[in-house]
Amino acid sequence: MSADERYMSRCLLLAAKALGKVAPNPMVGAVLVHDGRIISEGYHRKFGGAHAEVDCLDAVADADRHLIPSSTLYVSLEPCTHHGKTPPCTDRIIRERIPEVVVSCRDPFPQVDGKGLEQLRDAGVIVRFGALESQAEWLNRRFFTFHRKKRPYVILKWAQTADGMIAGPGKERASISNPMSSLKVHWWREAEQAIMVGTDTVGQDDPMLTVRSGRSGVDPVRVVIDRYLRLPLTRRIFHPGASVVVFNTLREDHAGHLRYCRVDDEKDLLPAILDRMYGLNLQSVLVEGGVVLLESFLRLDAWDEIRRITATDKRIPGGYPGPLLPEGLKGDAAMIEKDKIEIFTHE
Ligand code: AOF
Ligand code: ZN
Repeated sequence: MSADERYMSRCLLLAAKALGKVAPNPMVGAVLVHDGRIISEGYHRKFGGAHAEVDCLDAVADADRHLIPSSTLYVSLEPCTHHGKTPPCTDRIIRERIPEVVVSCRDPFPQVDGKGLEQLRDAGVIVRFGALESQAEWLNRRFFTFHRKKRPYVILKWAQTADGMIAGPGKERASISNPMSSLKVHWWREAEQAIMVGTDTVGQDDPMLTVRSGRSGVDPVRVVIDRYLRLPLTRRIFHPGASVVVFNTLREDHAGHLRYCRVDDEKDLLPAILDRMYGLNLQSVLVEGGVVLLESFLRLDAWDEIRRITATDKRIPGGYPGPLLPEGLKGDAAMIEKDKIEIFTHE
């Protein structure tokens, strides 16, 4: 690993501390290096808060401030040029007279998208680009997919038995994953902006869809599809605790923590729902079932990751089968006790 890559991997590690805390903004980390010594570090900690570059520059010790004009700034995303909730980072870099900036990947946000690099170069800053670019893009895959595909990053998740069943014969809820992999699911929830289920799942399983991992994070928005608003509001998903978006074909309004979003009554509501979720700035969604909903995402080919838990020690003869995986997928697998956790990413 080159020195640039080492400093950039530190930026990525810092950035990743913000998982689940800054969306729909990207996770970004920065380090300031003088003569082989890291004199400051920072990251984008909170949505609406200081960007990584500013967090890093603000943290330089008084005794080291005079070193800034002879240091190199490493940042895991192209510095911004726009006035958003905070002023442009490029202005700050130029004002601090930082002579050299190493950037990992471009910011696809239309108001930035290359202009950050250009502005720095125009001001005479040496800009080196591309250190650990693919790792940086992977870290912010939700952000990139959201801007490039104009829809949320979609993660399909289900748990099945060794014989491929996800529920009992009459679709009744079955306990499939072990407690440790269930905890992992709560971590997964915490990292996404939305969790989604179909009507049947709310009817049959009555899930809460809250995060109960014990870590502090922003609770994701609970998203449910209820075409004709037939689900009773006594279902646990509608309880207070986190906001709820109800996609339906009848009403468009707010009622406390419930937001009703009307879409046209087409056979397949999914394309319109994904569009609306983009409009609502929901950058990522964990789809937790049921099979009908998971299969419609697969059919539409509108998915980015599949996370499948297989309890290798459990079987439900005559049970209700889970979705079929698309052919030719490649993925990673790991075991949590007897549960196999597979993660497949879309080509
Ligand atoms: C950076 N450094 O650490 C981050 C950047 O509303 P604002 O002002 O927070 O701006 C949000 C946008 O800024 C976001 O969509 C992305 O384009 C960029 N994020 N840029 O230079 C950072 N988090
Ligand atoms: Zn910025």
